[in-house]
Amino acid sequence: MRGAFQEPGLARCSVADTRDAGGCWLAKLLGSPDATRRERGLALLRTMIRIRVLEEGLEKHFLGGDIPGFAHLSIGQEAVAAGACAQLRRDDSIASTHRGHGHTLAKGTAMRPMVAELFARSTGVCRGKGGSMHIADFSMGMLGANGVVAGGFGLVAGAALSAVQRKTDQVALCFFGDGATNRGPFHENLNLCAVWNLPAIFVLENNRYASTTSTAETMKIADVALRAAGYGIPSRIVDGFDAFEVADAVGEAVQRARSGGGPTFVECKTYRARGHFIGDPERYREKSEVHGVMSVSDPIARMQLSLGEALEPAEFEQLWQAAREEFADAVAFAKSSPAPDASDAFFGAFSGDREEGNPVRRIEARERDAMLPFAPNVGPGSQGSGH
Ligand SMILES: Cc1ncc(C[n+]2csc(CCOP(=O)(O)OP(=O)(O)O)c2C)c(N)n1
Ligand SMILES: [Mg+2]
Repeated sequence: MRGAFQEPGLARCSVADTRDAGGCWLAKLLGSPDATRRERGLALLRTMIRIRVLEEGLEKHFLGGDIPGFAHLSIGQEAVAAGACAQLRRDDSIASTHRGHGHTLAKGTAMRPMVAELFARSTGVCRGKGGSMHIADFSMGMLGANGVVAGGFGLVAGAALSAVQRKTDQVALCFFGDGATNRGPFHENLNLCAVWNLPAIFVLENNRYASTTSTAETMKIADVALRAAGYGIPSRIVDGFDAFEVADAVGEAVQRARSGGGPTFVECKTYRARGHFIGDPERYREKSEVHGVMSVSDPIARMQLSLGEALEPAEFEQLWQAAREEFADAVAFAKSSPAPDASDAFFGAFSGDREEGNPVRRIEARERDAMLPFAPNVGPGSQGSGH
C-alpha cells in the first residue's frame, strides 16, 4: 500500500490510519535507517494536519459555546510539537504549556479522549476535570498542560531526576514559550538540570509574543538560546516551521540525554497564527503581519513544499480527510458522553487513590499505573518500583 510503514514489533500503519499515531512508533520510524525521507515527512505531516484539524475544529466549537473554559491554539506552531514528540518513546515524559493541544496529540493521546476532555466529559482523558489548560495523560508520559506560565520546568526536572535514580534511559522534555524564560522557574530548573546532568530537553517555542506583548519589548536578546549558555547547556536554534529541522535537533538532544550527556536547549523560531486565546481581539498586531508570516511559513505548506513530487495531491488530501473524519468521530463521541460524575471529583487527586482499601481508589488507577512512565511517589533517596 502506498505510504505504509512497517515498524518492527508494531502494527503496520498506513497514512490513512491516524488512530494510533503516537510518538512511540514515530520515534522508531525517524530513528530507523530504513525509513525514507518521504516516510518521515508523511509521518510528520500527518501529525501536523491532525493538530490543525483538531484546533480549527475546537475554535469553531468553542465559539459555538460547546466548550467551557478557556483555550489557547497553537496553529502555526505544529512543526514543533510534531518534530519534537516524534523523537520520544511512549515512556519518555513531556510537560506542556497553556498551549498544549498539539503536544498532547503528538505525544500519543488518542483523539477521542482528548476531545472528550476538552468538552469536559467523563470519557475525557482526565474525566473532564482538566480541560484545555490542565489536560494530562500519564499513560503517554504527558505530565500536563499548565495554566501557570513556566509551570512545566519543575515537572521535567523531577521526571528526569526520577529516570536517573531508577537507572532507566528515559528522557523528559519541556515545552515552553519565550515569555516563560523571563520567569524564575526557568532559570532555577535549567541550572539544576545542568549541574545534576539530568536527561532533560528544553524546547522553546519562540512565537514572538507573550500574550499581547512582543518579545522584542521584553528582552534585549533576539536569541533566547543565549540564556542556556549561562547555565552551561548546549543549544541549537532551528527553523520552527520546519518539522524536519525540529526533529533533527531534538533527536540529537534526546541521544545526548539518553547517553548521559545531560540537558540540551532547542530554540524553535515559530509564530502564533491565532490570537493568544480564542476570542482575543488581537489589537497588538496587524492582520497583515499574520498573513505575511503564514503565507511563507505555514509548517504544513512548508512540509508539502519540502516533499515536492514525493507527495501526491491525492495523498495530501487523504491526510486531511482522515483527520477530519477522526475529529468528527471524536466530537460525536464527546457529545454522546455524560458529564463527569460527582463521585469522580477526587479521583487522581491523591496518591492514596492507588492504595488498596482506600475508598476513592478505582480499578483504573491500577491499570494506568502499569503504563506510568515512572513510579508514583518517587523522590530523592527512593529507588522507586520502576514500572
Ligand atoms: C505565572 C503566570 N503569570 C502570568 C500568566 C498569564 N499568562 C498566560 S499566558 C502568558 C504569556 C506566555 O507567553 P509565552 O511563554 O511566550 O507563551 P505563548 O503564550 O506565547 O505560547 C501570560 C503572561 C500566567 N498564566 N501565569
Ligand atoms: Mg510566546
